[in-house]
Amino acid sequence: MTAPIPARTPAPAPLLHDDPFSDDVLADPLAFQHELREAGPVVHLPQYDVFAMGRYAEVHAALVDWQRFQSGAGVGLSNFRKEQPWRPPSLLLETDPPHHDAPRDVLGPILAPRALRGLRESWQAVADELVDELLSRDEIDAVTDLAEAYPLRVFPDAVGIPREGRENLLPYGDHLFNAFGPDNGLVQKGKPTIVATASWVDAQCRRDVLTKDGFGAAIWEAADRGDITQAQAPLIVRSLLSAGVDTTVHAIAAVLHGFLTAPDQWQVLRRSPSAARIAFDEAIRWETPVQTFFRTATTDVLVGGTVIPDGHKILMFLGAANRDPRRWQDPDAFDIGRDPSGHVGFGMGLHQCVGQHVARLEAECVLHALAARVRAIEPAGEPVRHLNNTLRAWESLPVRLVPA
Ligand code: OW7
Repeated sequence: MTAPIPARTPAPAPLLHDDPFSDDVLADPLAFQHELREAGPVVHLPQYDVFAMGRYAEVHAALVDWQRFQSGAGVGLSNFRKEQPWRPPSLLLETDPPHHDAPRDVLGPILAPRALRGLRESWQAVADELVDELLSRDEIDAVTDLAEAYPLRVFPDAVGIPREGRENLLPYGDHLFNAFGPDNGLVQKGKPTIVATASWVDAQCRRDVLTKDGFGAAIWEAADRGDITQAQAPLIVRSLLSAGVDTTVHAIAAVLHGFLTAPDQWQVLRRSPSAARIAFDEAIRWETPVQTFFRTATTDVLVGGTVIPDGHKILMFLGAANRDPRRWQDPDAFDIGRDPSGHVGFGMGLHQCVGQHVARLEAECVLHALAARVRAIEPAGEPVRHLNNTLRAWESLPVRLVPA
């Protein structure tokens, strides 16, 4: 007779006392990410009473498990079961099936590769013109002059909003991404202006404000067909203006920073400009512009021998997963020769970035314009980080573009 094997008693999660939202960690999160991965598959952050994951396997598994790791209680620290959200929740980001399905089914085809085909030629021309302008200057800031300037020249036009007030887009996004974190100094600094900025954004989502041929109008046409309601349409337009600007700005800055730190990779791209797509994905893996999102446990969930209790928030460290040595060889290298597919920088599962084809198209146009004209991208001053509770970002990247 053998005794039945007792079920292993869940052990408490290891504690991690560092604050992932402190200025020091935000400025350089790599040491924290290493600690997080080494501490275990899931840890507890007592300062916020949340759990956190930094290993690729568990982050990936949780992202595809929307039933047990919900988004509908918010993907920031704030738990919508207990706290009032600072703005009406996103119908895409902050919902679960079945509510998530209609908005996603409407937006997906509007931003799909086939729908974007007609934009490539003009977006490439804008990139070519911008890079030609920049080549006449001795030094430029790769953040403001390129990574910000390019998306702002193409994306708001594609959505179909008027020119007036576009300077609100970046501050709105910056505050929105800060607001997914704790109510720290970064959030406080945005509060005096956010009401005005957010009401401007909301006003751009109305049908009569939008051009007849943009992404925004296509969303309103879906409401005419009855695929979504008239009340849902403006909120889905708001998602474009929320998620479509800062993300692409910081992703383009990330790929430029990658080439700045690995000049040999720039020569690889110049020889094979078709590697631009892979280079962009590698930058999303390597820098992970959207570093973190939370999920909420819908039941007691057992992960790696510890229980995450129902209703608790879990900080999913996309940036740490994308540099997990258990998954990636030489993870800290920006290497456009590797296969970066499977990175979680665009998320994974049913919430995976619906705008990724727009982002890829923007980045490809910028990289193709540069690869055809620029022999070398050289540092021309100290790079300066921009701190944000969610985004890994640059404030300034002074560079010299050496003409080919
Ligand atoms: C939205 C990059 C993740 C986002 C981010 C911020 C806002 C929204 C979506 O996607 O409003 O849907």
